[in-house]
Amino acid sequence: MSKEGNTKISRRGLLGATAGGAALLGGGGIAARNAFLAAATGTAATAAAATSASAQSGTITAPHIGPGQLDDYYGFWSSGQTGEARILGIPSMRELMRIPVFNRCSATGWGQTNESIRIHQRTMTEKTKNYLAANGKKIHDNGDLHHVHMSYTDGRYDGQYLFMQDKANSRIARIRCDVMKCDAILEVPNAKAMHGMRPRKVPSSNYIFANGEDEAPLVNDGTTMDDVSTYVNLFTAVDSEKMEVAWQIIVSGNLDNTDADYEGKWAFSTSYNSEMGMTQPEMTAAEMDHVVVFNIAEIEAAVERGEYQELNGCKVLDGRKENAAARLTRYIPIPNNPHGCNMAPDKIHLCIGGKLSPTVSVIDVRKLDAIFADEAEPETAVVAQPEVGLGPLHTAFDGEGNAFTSLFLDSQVVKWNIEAAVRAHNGEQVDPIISKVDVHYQPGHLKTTLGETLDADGKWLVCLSKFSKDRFLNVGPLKPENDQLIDISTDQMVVVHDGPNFAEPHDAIAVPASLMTPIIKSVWDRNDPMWAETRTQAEADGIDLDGWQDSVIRDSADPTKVRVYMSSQAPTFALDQFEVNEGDEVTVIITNLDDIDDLTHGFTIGDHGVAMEIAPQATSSVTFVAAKPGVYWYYCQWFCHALHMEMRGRMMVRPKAV
Ligand code: CUK
Ligand code: CUA
Ligand code: CA
Repeated sequence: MSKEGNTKISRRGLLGATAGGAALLGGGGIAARNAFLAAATGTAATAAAATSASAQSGTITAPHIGPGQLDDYYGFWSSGQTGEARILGIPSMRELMRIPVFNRCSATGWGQTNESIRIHQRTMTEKTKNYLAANGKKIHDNGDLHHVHMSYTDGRYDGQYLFMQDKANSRIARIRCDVMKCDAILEVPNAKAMHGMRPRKVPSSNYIFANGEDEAPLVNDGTTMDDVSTYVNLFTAVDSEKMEVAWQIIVSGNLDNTDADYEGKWAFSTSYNSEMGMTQPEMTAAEMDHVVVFNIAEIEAAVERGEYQELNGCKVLDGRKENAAARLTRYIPIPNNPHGCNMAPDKIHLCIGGKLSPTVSVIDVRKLDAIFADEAEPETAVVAQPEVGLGPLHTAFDGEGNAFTSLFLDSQVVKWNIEAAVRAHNGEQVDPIISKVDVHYQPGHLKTTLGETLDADGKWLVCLSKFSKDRFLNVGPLKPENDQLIDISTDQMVVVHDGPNFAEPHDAIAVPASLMTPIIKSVWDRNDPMWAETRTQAEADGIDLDGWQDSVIRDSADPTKVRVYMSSQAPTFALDQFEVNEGDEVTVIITNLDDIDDLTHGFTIGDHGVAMEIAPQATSSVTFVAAKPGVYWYYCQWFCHALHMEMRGRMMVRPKAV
């Protein structure tokens, strides 16, 4: 507790001696866990609230982005259990767009249109398909999306793709940045609960690294589920172009967060459950957990030599501690239950958030070759371990050698200097802590502008606070999160904006607007691959999807299947009515022939739970069974024209002859 910030004493007192003390012991086991949980349930948030007004220092100089003015950065946000990605402008913190990925979207029809269902089903396992069919579903329509990251070339964002994971259903997805739509979802076999996820940074993001957080039997068919010794955990590398599993590594312990270095040699994962415990006391029992280091070149060579077992179509290698001779992995001991895993843009230092320990463990990646060659012990890679405050989770960087760590229990962000921490570790009398600022409250991730790239610019920090408590008008027992904007252009960090946000952004990145604006389209290309299969069907039906379409086609092989081709042009649908029979499987295919920026139409059929977006020059289709005889109006639900209300028509469902 030697590195006290000037505003902390009173809050630590309020936290309670037991809570603070136990967490500080590092190896406090259950006591530390209980302290963490006590704070997480709100005790510390209340305490911080009581002192925040007096503790907050510095002048509030909120950036004003006026009406019509554009932001400097695109912020790409995760949304946790909402299952979507979001775009916010930085520094205004205005929400610009939501991109449905794992969730079902009422506005756009994502999760309902044939185009999106095909993306969902492309790699779906038979086991999942059977489960869904048994539950009357075609897709999982929820997700737990914690991490969004952009593709890199040579350590810099390249504007091509965004990648994200789904902890709930063990998936990795990709968004195409030119249209800001999801174009691939991979169900990852074998691994459970994809959590930490990062692209490789150098030379390019050919791999997406993803951590399985939950242990399970490798062949998870119920035969060995009572025998915990058969449980394993897997680290997965995804081929980002094909969106297929490249290889998987069985590890010792579980996996939490991950990152990659700036040489393309290593990937790293934190583990809070090196104990392989099934209960909380078991998971917090050990004094030390670890960081796993993955040796990419050795793994690729082992794959090349065929040293893997093939399981559910994946090449699975053994990187457990007992297989150290294979040199695929090394395990660096870290005080108990670490969380964040963040590589500094100095290309040297990896920062591991202590969570139950008040420290950040700093690993020097230049030490790793010797450790893999068994010339040095794994712990020699740890070159600093500054005490930064209580509950350190994640760390961000400014590109000038400074780090910013979120302190979950202290409800603060601490700025500290990496080199100073290394010198202090070597016995020099130097305090690496530069400053602390109160945030509101209980921060998880925090992100600096470009801080995960070689272009880190040290301008802004976004702190994703898990609790908003008293910061906004009360909206009921369920409160928003609070994404705070902090000016980090000087040593004195200043909170300049509160940003309420819905459940529950874990992570965000900031990308310069100047990189993205030339890449992002305003109008679709007519031959976009998104509806390639729909186009193939149209050609088979003799329909030109690029021209005026007003045809109802009954399938010659299966006459209960009807395809309705209907173009749209403001303010009309090409068909103002169509007729089908009760029980028909109806597919409505709509092409928006408008090619004007911002002229999106929609298609909703009353009383059928059917709705979708059709942006300029796009084709979208939806399939449903016309099970209810009668007249049903369909209409455009995207306000498009003075006669938008009149943009409608009738579906007549003719009753079955009895
Ligand atoms: S985890 Cu959420 S605060 Cu899923 Cu990146 Cu640390
Ligand atoms: Cu078309 Cu509203
Ligand atoms: Ca542990």
